[in-house]
Amino acid sequence: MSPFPHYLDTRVHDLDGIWQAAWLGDVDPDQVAIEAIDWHERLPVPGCFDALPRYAGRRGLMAYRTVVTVTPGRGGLLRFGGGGLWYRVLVDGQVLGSCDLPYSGWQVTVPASDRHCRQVVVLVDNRFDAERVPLFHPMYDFYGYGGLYRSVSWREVGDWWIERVQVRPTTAQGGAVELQVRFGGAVPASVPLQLAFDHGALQELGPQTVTDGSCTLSATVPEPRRWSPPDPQLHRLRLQTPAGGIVERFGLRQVTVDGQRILLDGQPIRLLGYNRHEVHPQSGPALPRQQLVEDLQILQDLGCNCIRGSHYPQDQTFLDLCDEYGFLVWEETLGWGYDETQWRQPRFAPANHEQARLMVRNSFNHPSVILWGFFNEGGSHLTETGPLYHELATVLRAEDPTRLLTYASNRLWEQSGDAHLDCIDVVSLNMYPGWYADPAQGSRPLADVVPCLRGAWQTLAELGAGNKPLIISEIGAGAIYGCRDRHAAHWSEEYQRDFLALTCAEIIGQERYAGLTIWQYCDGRTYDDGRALGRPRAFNNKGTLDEYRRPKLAYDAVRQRFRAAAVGQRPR
Ligand code: ADA
Repeated sequence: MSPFPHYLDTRVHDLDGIWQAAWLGDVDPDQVAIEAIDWHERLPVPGCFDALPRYAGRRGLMAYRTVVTVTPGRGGLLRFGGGGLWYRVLVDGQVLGSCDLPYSGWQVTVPASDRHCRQVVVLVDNRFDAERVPLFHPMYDFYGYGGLYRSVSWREVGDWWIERVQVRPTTAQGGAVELQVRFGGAVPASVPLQLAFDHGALQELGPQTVTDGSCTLSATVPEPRRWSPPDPQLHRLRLQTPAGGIVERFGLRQVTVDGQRILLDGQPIRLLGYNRHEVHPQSGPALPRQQLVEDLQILQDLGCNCIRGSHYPQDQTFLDLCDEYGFLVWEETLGWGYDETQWRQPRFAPANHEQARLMVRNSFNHPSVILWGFFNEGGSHLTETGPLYHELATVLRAEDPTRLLTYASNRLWEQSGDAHLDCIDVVSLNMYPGWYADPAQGSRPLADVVPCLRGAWQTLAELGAGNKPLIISEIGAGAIYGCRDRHAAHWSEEYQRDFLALTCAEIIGQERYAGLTIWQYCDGRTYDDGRALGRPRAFNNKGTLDEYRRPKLAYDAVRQRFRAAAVGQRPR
């Protein structure tokens, strides 16, 4: 089944499969003559061309082509679950749009035509270009792959259509919801609607006034069942219009904060889990479904109830699975350690706002998502970045007043302190005591971990954020799979095991922490330039599992402590 929403009375063509392709290399996408392309290559979609040995390490333009058979006279919505780093979409030779938002779910509207065979060409570019792709840079500590990472589909539409229905639970109990219906195309000023929940019959809602392409309704889910990690109950809603119907899946739960606690339906909940990159050596970020399920099963086995989707908008199939398994998810915009060279680009702020809006709109109905994150390790200690942080927080809150906001900061210890904690609900800190150190001071021992963690409590209080929930959003130590050492030296599995055992014990044992997401779930490919000297194998090796999901020694140490904390999931 494709991820939700599902559509009624309309044809949706799944474009996943093998596409024709052609490697064009280092050419300007504006100069490509599509008719002259020699389609010599075949590539999978979803897929990443540079995860294949033939294109490993290459940067340039790859052209993809397929043909879809559609109903003549109908327009289309051509939807990309996520791709990168940049791509341009042409249908029957006409440019319909270009996407500079890697990993974002994104779509273009295709005008109707008399043809039943429509040719889709996508020019995918994995070159770094600060102006053209302002959200991705070579400095990122994860590999920038080229490809169509996630599913592609073509939904046939008429003059107007339902885009999405956002379901907002409005209370901490029962089934009260607010429905926000968004339309696309030339929608009339008034639309008759019918509504059904779960297996119930359609109810007439009568004509509804549409303002700025949307309308809002209140409703009550009959026989409501609340969603929670140990009991992840889901509901469905069907909304029917003369232009067709839509089925959305959602969960009833409310997330709030009370002082230092995060509450789920009014009850304090602690988050224990991992940062997870969507990556595998054989497919890059285009993970097969088998891998999505394996990752979640492993995280369940570890006793986690929480996943931070570092560092980009998540795959909708993955979030559907998180809804079903009962994980709590932190979803965030793409970003990594931005500095002024990035934020001075004219497209930087608008691109961030756009990807934030898309992220919320795509993921709104997932009860698993409880936190929106942005600007991982940005310059949050600088007053000049204040407008960027506050504007993005405003965009996110306007799109979704029902979830919590956070950003992962590594700037608490700057002289000025972190300057923008007032725009978020939950403070999240990335820190690496016991791992990174000034070489002049010698390596930092495990004994640094607890004092450094506790030092943050005091600093937060001094910055006026002492009464906000605190998540340790990154902490970790590198270990190379199979490197065993009786000295428990850095890079050995023993050091990582001891490090994580200590860290978990501290965080689980102290009420001040609302959560922990360990850096990181599994090893992943990263930069292969000079900085790779600090990244043996050109991988970030702080995974509790290696890149093939083979557990290191730390696995059992974390598993034992997370399971004993029994934070939520149904025991398995
Ligand atoms: C940062 C960053 C991660 C990773 C980590 C590390 O905190 O957010 O993406 O690079 O450091 O391994 O050093």
